[in-house]
Amino acid sequence: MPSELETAMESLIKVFHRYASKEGKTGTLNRRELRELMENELSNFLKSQKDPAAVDKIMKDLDTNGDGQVDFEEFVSLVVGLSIACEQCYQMHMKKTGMK
Ligand SMILES: [Ca+2]
Repeated sequence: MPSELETAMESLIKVFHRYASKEGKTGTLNRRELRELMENELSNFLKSQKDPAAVDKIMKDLDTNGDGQVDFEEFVSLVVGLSIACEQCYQMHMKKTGMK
């Protein structure tokens, strides 16, 4: 049976491909697929990113090879960035609750 971390990695891959395969090139996310993924799968972490300009900005930041598509490697950098931000919140939260 896969471990907790292995399951998390598998989920990352599955979610990416579920949205990437919706239209156009099946192995990458276009702008619309990225927006859908962010709206459905990152709605709690990206509450402030509802406006289309934010999606454009994120897309531009992620698309490091500039082909107008977000591949898995580029997508993972979004997840890593968000995870680092979340981990910092988690640490702050732990400190706060620890002090009580
Ligand atoms: Ca790209």
